[in-house]
Order: sequence, then structure tokens, then C-alpha cells
Amino acid sequence: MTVEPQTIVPIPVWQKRMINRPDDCKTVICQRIGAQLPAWRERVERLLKEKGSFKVCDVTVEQIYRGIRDVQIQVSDISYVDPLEGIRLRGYTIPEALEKLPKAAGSEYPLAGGLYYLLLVNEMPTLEDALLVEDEWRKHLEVPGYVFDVLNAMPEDSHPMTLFSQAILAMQHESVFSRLYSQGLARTDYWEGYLEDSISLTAKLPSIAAYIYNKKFRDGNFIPPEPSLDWSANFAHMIGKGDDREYQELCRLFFVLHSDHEGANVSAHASHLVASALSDVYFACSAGMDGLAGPLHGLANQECLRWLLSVKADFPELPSHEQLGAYLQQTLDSGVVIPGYGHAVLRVTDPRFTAQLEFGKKYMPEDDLYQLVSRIYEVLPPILSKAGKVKNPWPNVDAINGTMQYHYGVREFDIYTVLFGVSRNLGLSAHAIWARALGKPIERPKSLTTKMLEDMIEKD
Ligand code: NMX
Ligand code: MLT
Repeated sequence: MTVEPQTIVPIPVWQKRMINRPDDCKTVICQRIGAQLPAWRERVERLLKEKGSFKVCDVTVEQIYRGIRDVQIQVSDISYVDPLEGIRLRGYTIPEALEKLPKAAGSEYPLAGGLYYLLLVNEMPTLEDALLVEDEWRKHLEVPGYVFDVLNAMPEDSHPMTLFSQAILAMQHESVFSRLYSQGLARTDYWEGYLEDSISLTAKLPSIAAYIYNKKFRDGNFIPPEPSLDWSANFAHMIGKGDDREYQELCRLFFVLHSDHEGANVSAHASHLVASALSDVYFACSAGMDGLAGPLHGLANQECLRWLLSVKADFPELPSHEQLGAYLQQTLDSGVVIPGYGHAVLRVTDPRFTAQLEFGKKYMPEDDLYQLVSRIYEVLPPILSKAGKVKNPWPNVDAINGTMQYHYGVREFDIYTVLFGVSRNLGLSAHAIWARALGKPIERPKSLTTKMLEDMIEKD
């Protein structure tokens, strides 16, 4: 009997893998995402077919000129920033995620592998699920030697973010998606190539960040990864803090807190745009890191610590509320933007700030800088509110990030955004996988000239 070619249904890549390696992490994740996809695709297709012309928002001239603020340009089910509540990761607030995500043995903070599972699979992982991802990361730990050659060829004074982005870009050479695509991959299977690349890339990020730190700030004293440690604690180990249990705990907390902040902040948006051209995860994550490197985005944490240290230098003892209030008022009056305060979306204290404030209360209540951060939090918001123009007078996560690192001896400000980036790539890659899984097309909005805009307004 002959079979008509059109009746042959191709076996999805994940099913082929199932046959060979039923307990492989990528297979399990592929299977669990794959099982949800028909319903998701049907939901999106129905929305487009039945409600495609429904207007989500209007765009004003002011919004076009002022950073496309509040224009909903993205649908992201991985995370959402509620202005009055902060980030929800797959529906879980920060306190909920910290409570429910599986923990490393003997630790109070989540395994990053579990968090990644949550972002990818849209399901709170069991400890077994979290360990599946951690184990898969272990298998992909080894960073190709040429990446270190690229880093070593860069000028000595290159910023760590330049090196970090460059290392990710160099590894594009490894992309499974790009190889399969050039061989003719079915559109519905793109996301599986993205998933393979994402797991392989994210596995290596702590080692790359540690290499950059050691190269720049520890006389090139490299420490190999310790396979018995989880992904987050391994970073601590590789920068010489293998015996510092508290710093390992901070890494676990930090890497969960910074993993995602919905789909439209600078790094998420940049990364999504690049991947929409079917550039692979390496290109997309490197682009995201280039956006994160800006002082109004990820770099703000180093600016913030620099400012805090300058305040501390002006007050050898912890200032009283009154002294600090007068000082901050004067700072604002001189036109200085106070780093770590304000946010484009949030209108409350960033829960990522609160989570680290609580960590500090437990582990470093006597630390000078920690006490200063706490006092500024008590004093500054009403002053900023009274000044009138700041839309959000509350601290964002960067108001405390550097202080925590500084306490544990990571005092080289330039590395802070790289730590942010290690974590944020979990979110960026999860977005890229799901964008391909749901068949999102190339992004191509439209621009217009000032004259056209003026003519449109005149005709109105
Ligand atoms: N100190 C003094 N003035 C401020 C501050 C601040 N912390 N934040 C905002 N303003 C000013 C801002 O410069 C603007 O003034 P003008 O109209 O003269 O240009 C006015 O208040 C209105 O700004 P907003 O609409 O409240 O803030 P926007 O959404 O434009 O920007 C930030 C958000 C986060 C870029 C801004 O608040 C800022 O520069 N903060 C300090 C830097 C910082 O902490 N960045 C962290 C970014 C990471 N993160 O968000 O987590
Ligand atoms: C982030 O974590 O990406 C920042 O808070 C910036 C943002 O959401 O705009």
C-alpha cells in the first residue's frame, strides 16, 4: 500500500526525543510545554479571528514622543508588573514565589532551576522538577574555550557588561536552532530549537559571569564550577565564596528576584524584537544585555551604590531623620536624580526591594550601609512626593542591590549589572521560546515624520 505524502504527520522533535530518552529534562519540558500548546494556539487564533479589530488602547502624540509609555505593545503570560503590586511571575507575587518554589537542601531560598521551570512550563515545580533543570544545567556547564579567547582579546578596561554580552554573542556559534533552521525546520518546531539553545546558554551564565569577575577583579584567579552545588550557589563558589553560606543564600534570592519584569521593559523589548526576526536566543539575549547595560535600566544599581557611599561619606555616623531629610531635600533642589527611586510602571515600593530589605534585616542589621538604605526609605518618599513631579516616590530594586553585594565583599560596582543579567536571561529566553511556540511574527511597527504628524493634527 502506498501512503499519500500529505497524510504523513511529522513526529514533533520532542516526541522523537521521548522515544530515546524519556527522562531527559529537555524532553520533559518539551512534553509539558507541548501538551499546553494546542490550547494556547487555539486561544490566540480565536482572539485574532474573532476579536482581531478590538482596540486595546489609543496612542497619543505625547506617548509617541515620551517613550511609548503605557502603550500595551506586548502580550506576555510569563510575568506581569502590576503598578500597585509589583511583578507576578507566572501569576505568583514575589513573596508567593519565594515561599512556594522548591529550595536547595539546607537553604531557605529557591533553586533557580525551579524558577526557570516555572517561567517555562507555567506550573509550580516540584523539587524533582527543579532538580531536573539543575541537573540539565550541570550537563551543559562547560563554556567553549573560544569564548574565553574572545574575552581575553578585549581591551583591559572593557566594562563587564560589554564582556558579558560579547560572550553570549560569541556562543551563537553553538545555536541548535540556527543549524536546524538552515536545514529546513518546520515553523511549529522553532520553539524546540530555542529551548535547546536556552538551556545550554543559561547553564553557562554563572561560569561566564564568574570568569569576567575573576579576570577583572581577582587577578585571573579562576575557580572551576562545583557540580554538587546548585546554579546560584555555584556562582558564589566560582568567585571565591564557596564557604560563605550567607552569600550563597543571597545569590539564590537575587537570581530569582531579577529573572523577569514583564515583556516591555528595555531589555525584554530589545530581546523580543531581535528574536522576532528569528535571530536565535544567543543574538536575542545578547541584545537584551545591551539594553540592560544602560544607566536608566540595569546599570542603575552601580549608580545607586556610588551615590549611597557619597551620602555615607558626608555622614560618618547614621544621620537622624531630620538631618537626612534636609540633606535629601538639598540634593533634590540641586537637580540631582536620586538613584534607586522612581519607576516607569510601579507606583509602590518594589517587592524586590522589600525582599532584600528583609534578607538584610536577618543577616546584616548592623551594616552601616544597610542602615542608611533603611533610613533613606523612611525619609525620602514623602520628600519626593512633595516635590511633585516624580510619579513614583518609592524605591525600586536598585536602591538596595549594591548594598547587599557590598556587604559580602563584592565591592566592584561594575559587576553588579552582570549579576542582574545572569538572572534576567532566564526571563528573556523564556519569552523567546514562548514567542516562537505561539508563532509570533517579525515586529515591524511604523514611524512617521514630524510634518506628517502636524498635518494629521491639522486635518483632525
Ligand atoms: N529623583 C529625582 N527626580 C526624579 C526621580 C528621582 N529618583 N525619578 C524621576 N524623577 C523626575 C524625572 O527626572 C522627571 O523629571 P523631568 O520631567 O524634569 O524630566 C520626572 O521626575 C518624572 O519622571 P517619572 O515619570 O516619574 O519617571 P520616568 O518613568 O520617566 O523614569 C526612572 C523612571 C526609573 C528612569 C526614573 O525614576 C529614574 O531616573 N530614577 C532613578 C534611576 C533609577 O533608579 N533607575 C532604576 C531603573 C531600574 N528599575 O526601574 O528597576
Ligand atoms: C526591570 O527589572 O526590568 C526594571 O525594573 C525596569 C522596568 O521594568 O522597566
